[in-house]
Order: sequence, then C-alpha cells, then structure tokens
Amino acid sequence: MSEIVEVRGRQILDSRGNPTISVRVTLESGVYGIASVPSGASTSEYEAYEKRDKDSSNYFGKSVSSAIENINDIIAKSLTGIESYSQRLIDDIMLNLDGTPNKSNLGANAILGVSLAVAVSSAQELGISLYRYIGGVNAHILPTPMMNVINGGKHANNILDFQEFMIVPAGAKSFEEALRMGAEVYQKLKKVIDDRKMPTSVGDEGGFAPHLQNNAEAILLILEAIEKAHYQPGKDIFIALDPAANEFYANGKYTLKEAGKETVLDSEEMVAMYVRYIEKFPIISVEDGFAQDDFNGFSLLMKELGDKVQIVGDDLTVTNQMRITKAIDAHAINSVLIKLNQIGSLSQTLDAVQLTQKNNMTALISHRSGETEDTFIADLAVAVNSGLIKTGAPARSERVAKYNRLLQIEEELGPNSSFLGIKAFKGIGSRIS
Ligand code: 2PG
Ligand code: MG
Repeated sequence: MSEIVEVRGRQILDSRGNPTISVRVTLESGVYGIASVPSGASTSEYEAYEKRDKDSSNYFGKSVSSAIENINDIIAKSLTGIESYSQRLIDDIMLNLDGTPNKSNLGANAILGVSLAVAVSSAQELGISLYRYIGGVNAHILPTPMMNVINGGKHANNILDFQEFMIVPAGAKSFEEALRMGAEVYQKLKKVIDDRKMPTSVGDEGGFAPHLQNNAEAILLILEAIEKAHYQPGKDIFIALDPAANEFYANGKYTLKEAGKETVLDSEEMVAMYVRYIEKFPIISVEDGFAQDDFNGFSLLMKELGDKVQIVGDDLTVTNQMRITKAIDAHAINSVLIKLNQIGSLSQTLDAVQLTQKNNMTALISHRSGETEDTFIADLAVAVNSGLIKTGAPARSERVAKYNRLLQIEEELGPNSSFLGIKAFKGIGSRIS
C-alpha cells in the first residue's frame, strides 16, 4: 500500500516572495505527503545546484518551471511503483538520473523536494510523526534554539558586516521555556531599539535590522535586552554569531565597514578580532568566521578557542561529506551546520549528520534565509538528536512554524523528551563552567 502512485511538483513563493518548489507524493493507499524547498542568500559555491529558469521575463529569472518539469516528468516516471519506505533507494535513483556531482542536471531543489515529500508520505502512511519515522525509537532530544534577533550582511540593508546575531537561551530546562525566554528577549530588544528612535523593521530571518555603527553595538543592544527581560547574559542566555565572512572576503582579505570606515584584515587579524569579542561578550558559537576556502583561518581560530567556543562550518562544509572530512582533517571546526538544500537529498543529509556526530562534533540543524511554512527541519533536529537548531527570530510565520512544531513534539514526547540546554554544546566546557 505504500507504493508511490503520483509525484507532483508545483511552484510556490518563499518568505522573500521568490519562487520555490513544493512537492506532493501520493501513495497507493491515497495517503500523501507534502514538502517544500528553502533557498539561501549567502550561498557557498560548493552547494548543490539550485535550478532556476533564468528567464528575465518570468520572476526576473527566478522561476523554477524547468525543475518542476523534471519532477513531473523524469523523476515521477522513475519513482512510480516504488515503495515509499525505500528512502535510500529513491534518493539513489534520483542521483543516478541526475548524473552530476552537484545535481545541476535535474536541480537539487527538484530532487530535495521529492526526497522530503517521500519521507513525509511514509510517516503519514505509518501514522507516526516524521521525527519518529526518520529517527526511530531513540529520537527524543529537543534542540536548544539559536535565534537570530539582529540581521545584517546579506539579510538586511543596514551596514552591519556580520549576518546574524543570535540569542541562545541555553539556561532553560525545556524547549518550551527556551522559546519563552527567547521570545521575551526579542520583545525587549524591540523596545530597546524603539527607545533609541531607530526603526524596528526586520530582516529576512525576522531579526531587527537597525542601522548600527558596528557589530559590537548590536551585541550591546542584545545584552541590554537580555537584562531588561530579567535574564543573566552568560548564564541564562548566551550570544552566537554567524558573520558569514565569505560575503566580505576577496583576494585573501576581509573588509569590514564599521562606523563608515573600512578595515582590511587578514585571517590572523580576524582571529585576534574574534578573540577580543569572545573575551568581552558571552559568545558560545561562531559560524563561518572565515571564507568558504579559508581552512587555515578556521584552524587558527580552533587552536585559540576550540575548547571554549563552538566553531561552526557552513559555507565551508555545505552539508557535504567530502567537505566535512576535509574540515575534520584540517582541525578546522568542532561543529557542522546542516542544511538539507546544500546537499539536496534526505539520505545524504543524514550521512552528513552521522559523519559529524561520529567525529564528536555537533550537528546544528538550520533553516535558510528564504523559507516556507514547511517544518521538516524541526522534526529532523529531533530525529537525529542534534540538540541544536537555528531557525531565525521568534517572529515571522515561516520561522515560528518550526518553533511551534517543536512545542508540539515536546508535548507529544512528554516524559520521553530530553532538553540538554547548554550541554548541547559539546566540548566547550571551560567557557560555561
Ligand atoms: C546561513 C543561512 C541561514 P542563507 O548563512 O547560515 O541563516 O543564511 O540561507 O542566506 O545562506
Ligand atoms: Mg551561515
């Protein structure tokens, strides 16, 4: 009864108003599953290929009709009649049909949409939750949320060089409490910004996007908001950064535009800058502190701070086993950001998580800046017991949908659920004890 009888893609809009893909997979029983595909703005050149029509008269080149044709024609024909539980076989069939290393033929967005909808339909067929279907009996850890409350870089039109300033309510005892703490700080932050007569409009991930002079000012505003919400920075709530440094890197140098003046730094000077930040502020995680190929910069930072701070690879590792292995060999990181659409299938994403966790690093499940109402990543975080998720501010429905799904999961698991709080950040004990 779980044979696939129909695979249907359609074009929908993402949270930025750009076209993306939604896929419905229907099984013989009549049960179906729907999944949709996110899209990044600060992307690495090593990500799997996002297929767009490039026809300037249609959504300014961003329509995805050719990827959808590939779903409805080539992929649908090859998957019809196959058991939906055969996730790995199905993903392999699509990889072989595509035949390229980066899925540029059919489009990673086409393949991923189908891959995820197959898993959703299978869970539906069995009448169990998606996290349970993917993770089995041991799926039980609710992730500590990393919430992006000030947006800069490519996600906002202010001058902040760093892309993401996150709060991490790691002192909470449950996911529900962590969400409340994060949401309360978010509301206080709005007030702090408003009191300074700055606009409280938000960026792509729901964080505020004020025109601040420099990165430190953003952190100071957040610390003020934490205190005004009656929490203690560095005990109840920590700070995490995603500078997305690839975006301000060129020819071996990083160019910061703080306070209207340009500062040009090499990798060693960048390390010194991060060390200063970390000495001054309760920062527990730094993602993409360096550009996508600057393994050396990452390694230098690991040497300085690897036992105190979570050093996350995103553009560096792109959820790709080969890139993760390279980063492990270079001692470049102690954490890997996991984004389904960077690699383009569920099976390969699970492989990337497994490789990461086997090497004693944290796997941080992540949204993209262009999102939809799809909540797959919430279930994925619990399925793989990642202990960590970043999915934006506690605002804007496409972000909140994931947090709300985690509330449901926590309730459903009841006494079987665990929440690690600060302990989800492995190996950085000297910072938090
Ligand atoms: C990142 C992501 C998500 P984007 O850099 O980590 O926050 O941004 O989806 O634009 O790559
Ligand atoms: Mg990133």
